[in-house]
Amino acid sequence: MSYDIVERYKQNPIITLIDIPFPCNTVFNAGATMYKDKYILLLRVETLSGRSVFVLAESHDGIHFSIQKKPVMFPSNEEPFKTYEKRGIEDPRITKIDDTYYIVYTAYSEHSPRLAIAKTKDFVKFERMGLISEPDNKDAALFPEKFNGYYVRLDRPVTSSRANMWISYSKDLIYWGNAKAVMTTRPGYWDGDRLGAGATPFRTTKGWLEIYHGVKSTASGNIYRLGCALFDLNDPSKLIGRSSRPILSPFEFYERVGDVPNVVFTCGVIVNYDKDEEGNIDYDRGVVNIYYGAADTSICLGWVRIEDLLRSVGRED
Ligand code: BMA
Repeated sequence: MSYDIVERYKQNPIITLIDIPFPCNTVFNAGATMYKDKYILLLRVETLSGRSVFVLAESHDGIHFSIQKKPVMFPSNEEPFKTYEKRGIEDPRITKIDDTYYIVYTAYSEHSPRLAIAKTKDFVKFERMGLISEPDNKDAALFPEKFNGYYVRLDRPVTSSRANMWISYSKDLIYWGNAKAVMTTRPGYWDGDRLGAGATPFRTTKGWLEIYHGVKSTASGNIYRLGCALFDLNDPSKLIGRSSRPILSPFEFYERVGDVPNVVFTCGVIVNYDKDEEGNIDYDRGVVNIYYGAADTSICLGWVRIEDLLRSVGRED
């Protein structure tokens, strides 16, 4: 029994370490997109050394994935990335703009986490573009459209014990500025202690929907939950609403128990909008596949309807 509005796939988890064709510790927090009618997941796989790499998985139904034999991205051996990826590459989020898929990820090193960006057009060749923040920053999600000629991202800089969601702007995806805080923690709530962007935001006629994570600290550690926020369609720095309740909370055994207990964490959703008989997209109706890491140990799938997300951001209690 749980009050989540996200419906879990009954056979969760969909990907665990036994599905990875080389020795590893865990697989979790995957970026997600569609490419040539296939569901693509870019998996964060923690290898036996403890450092994470990215592995590609593909599927025709969004549930059963075939996983490539070798990682597509390792911590880099070339500067300037080498220094900042020494402890691994983590939490990839994929955004398609025109014919290019951008991957914003966390570069982790002794200098703390910072953001980096890579790109691919075919999911075969991946090219690093740059390190795009100072530390400590992670949880970046790039919008799939430009606004007044600027690329826009959500991110999560950490400053003296504050961990809130910010927005910033760039002409070239490398140099970013005009940063503003867009969403802050709500003391006492499920997202009272930390929060950060989750999946790539997606469009509705009411605004951009963003599935994010919120953290509540307890006597026995953090609880990571998922919630939903709505940002203005033309000015995504304006927060219109956010769910007062989480949409998904750790509840099942595989979410409660693992390397980091009590975690549901997403880096990627795939949206299947409803269409009318003429094939016109209804941006306010449809099903969202949420791919999420459970207890930093496996990958799970849940579904939620766009209508329910829009209702949840309007609710106050
Ligand atoms: C966050 C990130 C995620 C992880 C989560 C829970 O800070 O490091 O990769 O899933 O913590 O451990």
